[in-house]
This record gives sequence, structure tokens and C-alpha cells, in this order.
Amino acid sequence: MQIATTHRNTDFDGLASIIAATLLYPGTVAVCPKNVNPNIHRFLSLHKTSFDLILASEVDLEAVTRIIVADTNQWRRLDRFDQLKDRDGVELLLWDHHLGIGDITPHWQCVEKAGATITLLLREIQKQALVITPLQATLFLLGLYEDTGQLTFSSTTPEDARTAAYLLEQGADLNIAVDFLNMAYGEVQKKVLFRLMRDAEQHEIKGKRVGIGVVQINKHVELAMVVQLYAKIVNADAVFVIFVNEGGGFFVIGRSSAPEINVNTLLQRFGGGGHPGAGSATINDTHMAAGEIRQKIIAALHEVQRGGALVADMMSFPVTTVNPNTPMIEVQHIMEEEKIRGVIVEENDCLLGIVVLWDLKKLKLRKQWNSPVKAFMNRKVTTIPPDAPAAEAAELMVQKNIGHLPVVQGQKVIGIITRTDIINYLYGMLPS
Ligand SMILES: [Mn+2]
Repeated sequence: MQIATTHRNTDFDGLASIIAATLLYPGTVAVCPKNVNPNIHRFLSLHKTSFDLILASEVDLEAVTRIIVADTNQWRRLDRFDQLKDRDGVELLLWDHHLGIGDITPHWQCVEKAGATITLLLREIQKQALVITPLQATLFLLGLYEDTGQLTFSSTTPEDARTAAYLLEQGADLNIAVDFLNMAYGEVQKKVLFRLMRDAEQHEIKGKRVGIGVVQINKHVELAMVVQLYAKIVNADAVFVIFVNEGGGFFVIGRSSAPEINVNTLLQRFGGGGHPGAGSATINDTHMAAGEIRQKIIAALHEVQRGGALVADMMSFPVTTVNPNTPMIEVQHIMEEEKIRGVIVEENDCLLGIVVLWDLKKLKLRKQWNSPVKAFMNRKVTTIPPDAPAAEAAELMVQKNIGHLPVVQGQKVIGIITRTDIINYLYGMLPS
């Protein structure tokens, strides 16, 4: 068994690096420490099934023949694998950008000064011309940005910046990345936030609180996070901020946590776009006034917004169901055969419970495998109706940290939403 792992309190650079290692070393399993940073936790609650990750406790230490350590050079920072220190027959590879003293003495290493470890791995990935997906590119960019403060820390190298360019070319999604970064606030951002707090109008539109602001700027800086913070502070369901460039032209940033307000469709009217929850538009029309743009946004908010995806558009079906007396061993076979992680338990077309892959790991005794699923299923199932907005499903799954959301009409389960469906929705990959 070959594994790639990183330090406890895992950050995005660590997570990105072990996923990159699985691309560079085929057959390698990415092992994530149990303790991860809070923003990684949030990221994984949505993305964990998009990446093949296992926990350190799931690894049979005896079976490990090669371990690739990334983003740390100290045994004590690893989850469990410090037990492999000094063990014969285990090949040790190290990728790191920390030049400090560590106690990991590898058989091979790539340790260099760089803003982030992921930069080093991506050098090799580009050299081998390996293909990466937009999803992987987004995670790698998160690692790079977090460790370099969006390329502003003095540790940032030219190669880090070139790597960021490469990741954007591979489809890294900034709208998503910005959501997961804890970013520093500079002077300009603080000023913008202050002006928004002082001047922005609050509108009540169709029962939703919408903040609309106009702010003059004379310097191009990262503003999306300020808009986001403003929305949080004033507790708005949606915010739109029109930035007026000193040299002419406008930049509009929108954020929405209300499923009814689709930022993407709204900003498309201005030639922009994004996602239902986040987007932007650049308006170069110098004959337009900021007040005019504001009026257009307000008018659009008063219109009925159609075209937002519904749960019914994104759900998967048919749903695999079993009856409550099905033995657990059979449930496991069904999951393996259909390559699914959750099975619905139904009786007479009525939802009784759900059993997920994780529940199978709780079975310790052989005889338990012959017990009926009703003994192990979760009876408290969170469900959603098919006509609910897709964004509501995404929000619910993050909030409850669940991977399966049965879609229920009356008593009957007519579909299911998994993390994959949510990812397809968030990244605009829903089949039209
Ligand atoms: Mn790092």
C-alpha cells in the first residue's frame, strides 16, 4: 500500500498536496488526518466524495510500503504514521517548502523554498503534462492562495505566481475559492467596508433583506470578501455593491444566501455572471451612472426570478431502496455493486430510514452482518421536496453535514441528492 499524507490541523496546502501526490504516484491513497482546520472541514463537508480520501485510522500500518509526506518534515505532526518511523521496508518520500529542521529523513525529497508545497508538486504535474480537473485546480489554488496570502506574502516566488496562472487556465473557480479562504483585510478593504456600513441602503424586497451599495475606488484590490463580510455583518439575504472605478466604468459584486435571489441570472443582464450565490459583472459603459445600475438591480429584484434550478432538476433517480428486513451484508453488496454510499430503507412506499457507507464501518461482529438493516439505519432522515430551490438543498447538506438528501413527495421518495449532485450544481455542470 502506498499512501500520501500531511500534517495534523491540515490546511489547504497540505490537502492539495496529498491529492496532487495521488496524481503523480498512481495507486497512492490520500490519507487525511482526523484533525483539520475549520475551513478545510467546511470544504470537505461538501467535497469529500469528490476526492478519494481516507482517514489515518483506516490504514493497516503493516501493509504500508511507501509513504509520501507533504507540507511537513516532522514525524510528530503526522496523524498515527509516526509509528512508521525507522521501520524497514517503508520507502519515504518528502515534498515540502519548509526549510527548517525536521526529523523526517526521506529516501527521496523535493524540499525547496516556495510559497506553498503545492507549487512544487504542480511543477512536476506540468512537466509530465498530466490532466487536472477544474475541481482539483480549485483545491490546488486554495492551497497556493492560503499559504501565500493570495500571492502577497514575501515568501511568494515567481513560480508560485506562474502556478496560479496555470491553475486558472485549468479552470480553477475563484468564486468558490474565495468562499473558503480566511483572507487578510488590507487598508483599502477596511475603508470599503466602513463606507458600506455607513452608506449602503437596505431594501426589503419580497420579504428578503437586500443591501445595495455604491463605492468609489481608485485602486484595484480584492473586494469580493469585503462584500461577503458586509453581507454577514448586516445580516442581509443578498448584497450588491457597485464599485465605481476612478478611471471610469463599474465593477459589480453580488452575493446571495437566499435561494430566491439568483446572482448569476441577475448579473447576466449586465454581461456578468457567476453562480446562484456569488457573481460579478464588469460594466465599461461610461455613459451609465451608478444610480442607473442601482435602479436596474432593484427592478430586477422585484421581478419574479425564473430559471433557478430546483431540487427536481438536480436530483438523481431512480433511488436504490431496500426493505427494513434486508440483512446488512446484502446492503453492503448493493452499495458495492451500484457504487453508491447510501441506501434508502422503505416499506410500502414509505420512507423509514437511511443507511450510509459510514454505518457499515460500525459493524464489528460477524453476526451483525446478518442483522436486518432496520437495526442500524438512521431513522431521523432530513428530506427535501422536489420543488425547493437547488440552493436550499446545498445549504441544508452543508449545515447538517450529510451526504444524502432524499427528495420526498407525500411519503414517497422520488429521488436523492448526493454531494456529487451539489458539486455539479455549484460548478454549473448540471445537464440542461
Ligand atoms: Mn504549506
